[in-house]
Amino acid sequence: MRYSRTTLAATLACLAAPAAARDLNAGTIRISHPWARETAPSQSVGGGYLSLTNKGRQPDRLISATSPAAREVQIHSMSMDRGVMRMRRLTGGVAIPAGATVAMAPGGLHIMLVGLKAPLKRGAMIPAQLSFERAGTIRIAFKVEPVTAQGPGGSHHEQH
Ligand SMILES: [Cu+2]
Repeated sequence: MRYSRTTLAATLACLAAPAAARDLNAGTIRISHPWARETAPSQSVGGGYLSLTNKGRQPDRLISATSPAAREVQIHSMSMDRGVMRMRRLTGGVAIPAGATVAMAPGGLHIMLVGLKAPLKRGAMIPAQLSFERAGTIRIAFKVEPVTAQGPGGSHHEQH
């Protein structure tokens, strides 16, 4: 009994691992834990987050993204402007210096899914493609997490 219980626990741990740590590689770029925040039915935009590590010796750049789940995918930054958090579209993409990790997280850089075709439902995997200047294009999937995931920051998306 004890043995089988241990085996079950080990099996569950193995099954859980890929979902918890979905790391993908595009050339020398490692993409860690892409996730998106659950959206309300009235919301037309959603935020996507991940971190990008450049393991190479050359700088790279995330230049664009697409997703069948949204009309358009943009790269945004957030910063304080006279006490108000403001989003800005980064048309030039995001630089990823050699050896650096760029975190795209609530309150900072993020991927904005604009014109959602359906609400992002908790637990769903949202397919997307990221294009890098050097590393090329890679398919990823954002795992949809609860609205409360990783602190506040979802409300800024209502500004769109
Ligand atoms: Cu945004």
